[in-house]
This record gives sequence, C-alpha cells and structure tokens, in this order.
Amino acid sequence: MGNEAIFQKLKTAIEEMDSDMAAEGAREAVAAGIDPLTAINEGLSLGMKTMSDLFDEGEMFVPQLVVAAQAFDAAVAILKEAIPEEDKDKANRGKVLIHTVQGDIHDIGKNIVKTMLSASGFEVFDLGRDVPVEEVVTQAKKLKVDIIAGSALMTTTMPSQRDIVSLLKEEGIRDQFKCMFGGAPVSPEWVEKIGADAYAETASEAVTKAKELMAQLGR
Ligand code: B12
Repeated sequence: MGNEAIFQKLKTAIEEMDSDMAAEGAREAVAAGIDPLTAINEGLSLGMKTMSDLFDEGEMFVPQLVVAAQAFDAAVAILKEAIPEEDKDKANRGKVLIHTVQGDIHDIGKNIVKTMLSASGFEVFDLGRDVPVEEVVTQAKKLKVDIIAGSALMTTTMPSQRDIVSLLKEEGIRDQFKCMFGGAPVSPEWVEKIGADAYAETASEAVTKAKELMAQLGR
C-alpha cells in the first residue's frame, strides 16, 4: 500500500469512527516507514477536521465525536511507539508543563503538541485535562519547568489562560516561567492581551516557539 493510501485509510478511520481501522492504518504506516508525525498530520488530523466541520454543521453529535477521538488515540498510541529512539532529539531542550485548561476536556490537540515537543527533545510533564489554575502553578513550581503550555478549545475556558498568568504575577514568580498557549479559539491577540509569551497555531509551530522561548531564557 502506498503512503497516500495509508494516509487516506487513517483519515477514513476517523471519519468512520473505527478504532480497529485506525490501529491497522497506524501499523501499516509504521511498517511502511512513514514518519509518525506525518501520519498524524496527513491522515488522522484531516479526518478529525472532517468531523469538526460536520459537528459545526450540526451533522455530527458529541457521542460520535467521542468515538472518533478514541479511534484517533488508538492510532496515536501505536504511532508514538514507533518514533525511533535515535530520532528523538536527545539534547534536553527544556522542561514543559502541558495541560488542557480548567473546565475543558478537549485533549486531542494538546496530546499532539505533547508528542511533537517530546519528539523534539523537550521533557514534557502532562497534567491531563480540566486542570485547575492553582494546580498548574503548583506543579510548575514543584517540577521547576521552563515553559507552561496550556490548551483551550472553548471560548468559555480561554479565561483560565489569563488566570494562570495572573496567579503567577500574584505570587511574584511570573518571570520564572514562559507561558505558551494555543487551541482553536486562541489567537496571537489574546495571548498578547493576557500578557503571555507565545502562541502557536499548530503543533509543529509550538516546537519552534518553545525553542525560541528557551533561547529567551538563555537556557
Ligand atoms: C472532538 C471535539 C470534542 C470531543 C473531545 C474529545 C477529546 N478527547 O479531546 C468531545 C466529544 C468530548 C467534545 C465535547 C464537548 N465539546 Co467539543 N469539539 C470537538 C471538535 C469537533 C474538535 C476538536 C479537536 O480535537 N480538533 C482537532 C485538534 C487536532 O485540533 P486543536 O485542538 O485545535 O489542536 C491544534 C491547535 O489548536 C494547536 N494546539 C492545541 N492545543 C495547543 C496548546 C498549545 C500550548 C499550543 C501552542 C498549541 C495548541 O495544535 C493542535 C495540533 O495542530 C471541536 C470543533 C472545532 N472546530 O475545534 C468541538 C468544540 C471545541 N466543542 C465544543 C463544545 C461546545 C463541546 C461541549 C460543551 C459539547 C457538549 N454540549 O457537551 C463538550 C465540552 C465539554 C468540556 N467541558 O470540555 C465547541 C466549543 C464552542 C466554544 N464555546 O468555543 C466546539 C468549537 C464545536 C462547536 N463549533 O460548537 N468535543
């Protein structure tokens, strides 16, 4: 099977909410030597885009999205295992604390960003989803991370990103961390407005931005 056919299979698997097909497509991608991140971007993510559009048009509902997300995760679990050790940039580029913000359970994008950052040599601590603002700050201090990375998928949960920056200021530790935020409704304007340090639209851009932030920290 050619690479294009495998990408198509991964895309279709998400559209058909078929975890078995997604896992099979992932194994075929690994066998064909396709870069795991390319398989995510060119296959799985395009399938999720179709689902997002259908959801927006009222043609798809939450239960179906949950099943599609499970198929997505099933494939990513297999692809992630296949990132060859020697390809992982071993230079410790810095520590990142990643999470989905308080009140928000969308974690597909967050997980992709996490995979990309780990594969690029960052040490990533994942607090999961719906993480309270206080917990983010407590863990950032405890783990002594360089970057706090937060994902918000809803306009109603974006304010938690602002609250993280505010709490860091309140505690007088704002300058100890760089804050990078993303998620579909988040914009560069928002990030600037709340006084955070970086925005990235995609997971690969997040890696570029994280490297820039480390350079700013002189680490
Ligand atoms: C899948 C999905 C779900 C799944 C989530 C499964 C999961 N495990 O994540 C389920 C079904 C559970 C779900 C539930 C809900 N959802 Co929903 N969901 C979506 C959907 C269709 C796709 C999101 C997605 O995964 N996209 C694919 C990923 C790859 O893209 P991404 O997240 O944007 O991530 C990329 C970038 O943004 C960036 N990025 C992401 N995070 C970060 C972080 C950093 C630091 C950086 C730098 C970059 C970055 O990199 C990623 C990769 O390139 C969107 C529609 C949409 N247009 O986004 C709605 C959407 C987000 N959901 C919505 C809603 C309303 C809900 C519910 C409230 C529905 C309900 N009535 O129950 C609940 C929310 C519950 C809660 N408290 O969170 C709304 C939000 C509206 C708003 N207020 O803004 C949306 C926009 C749909 C809509 N048009 O109405 N949802």
